[in-house]
Amino acid sequence: MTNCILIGAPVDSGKARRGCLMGPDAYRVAGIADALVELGHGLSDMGNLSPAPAEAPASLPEHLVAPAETIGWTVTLADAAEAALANGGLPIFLGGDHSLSLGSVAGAARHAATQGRPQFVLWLDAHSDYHTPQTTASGNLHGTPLAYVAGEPGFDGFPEVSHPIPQEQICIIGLRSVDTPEREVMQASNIRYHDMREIDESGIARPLAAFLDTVKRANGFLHVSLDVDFLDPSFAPAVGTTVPGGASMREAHLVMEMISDSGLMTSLDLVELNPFLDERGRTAQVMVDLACSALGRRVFTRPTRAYS
Ligand code: 4U7
Ligand code: MN
Ligand code: MN
Ligand code: MN
Repeated sequence: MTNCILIGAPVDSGKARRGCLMGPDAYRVAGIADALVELGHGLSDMGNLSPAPAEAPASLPEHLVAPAETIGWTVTLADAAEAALANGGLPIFLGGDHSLSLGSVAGAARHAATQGRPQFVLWLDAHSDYHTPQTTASGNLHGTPLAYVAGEPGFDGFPEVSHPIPQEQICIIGLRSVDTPEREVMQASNIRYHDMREIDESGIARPLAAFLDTVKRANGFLHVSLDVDFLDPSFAPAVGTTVPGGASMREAHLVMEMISDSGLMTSLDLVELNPFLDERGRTAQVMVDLACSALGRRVFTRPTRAYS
């Protein structure tokens, strides 16, 4: 039994296209709370949070989209993550775009440090999200959270990252749209990254099993960040940044089932759902089902259907 804490994070400041602010409520309508209770978990819902008041310093590049709002969210969500974990809960961040992970991961890392244990991050995404405010061409901060939590410089005005995640403790799976500056940093780094080509050739279980084994041996905390665009848009269309050739339904569930079997996950982000782009709620439903697979739902169990 896990004490699941739903944290509504209607973050929409990480890019120009609007709609992710409706994500938390879409997950609730899709039945996330009942589904987790049915699996035997404790459940509390903190409701939807709001960003702390913040200002963006003039030293940040001018083309950044809504930096002040994202700074405010980072303050709020880092505190929320740390508090939920300190209370013995497993925070589930209902996004909201991926800029919410600047806060959720930074807060998780702060809590891990209080326990003297290493924080690991599993990033399930088509993108590497390793831009800094200086390297991003789009100015969209949802493309920057991994660089921030890894302690890369240039995030002026954002809360100082007191416990940067060492690169060896980061694993990215699902890559198929990486910008040139990110690719150069990635290739020179110790980050474990696995693109769709590798997954096609040798399967998704192998790199994941190796990473989970590392987390276990290190007695680490594991934060899982699931971006809708990790999934193939044919069955998960509700995302602004669709990239064809994503994980299949079964590949995605296998990842979640292996995470569940490991018992290692300590926090979870569900990000980038844009309900405005969905088809009859199907993407929200898929994301809820995947969260359930990560939290003990067995294969062959009938999936959740809020309205079937
Ligand atoms: B997401 C992009 F240029 N790299 O920086 C950018 F391709 O959280 C996309 O993974 C970022 O969805 C995508 O804008 C961020 C682009
Ligand atoms: Mn992302
Ligand atoms: Mn992405
Ligand atoms: Mn996206």
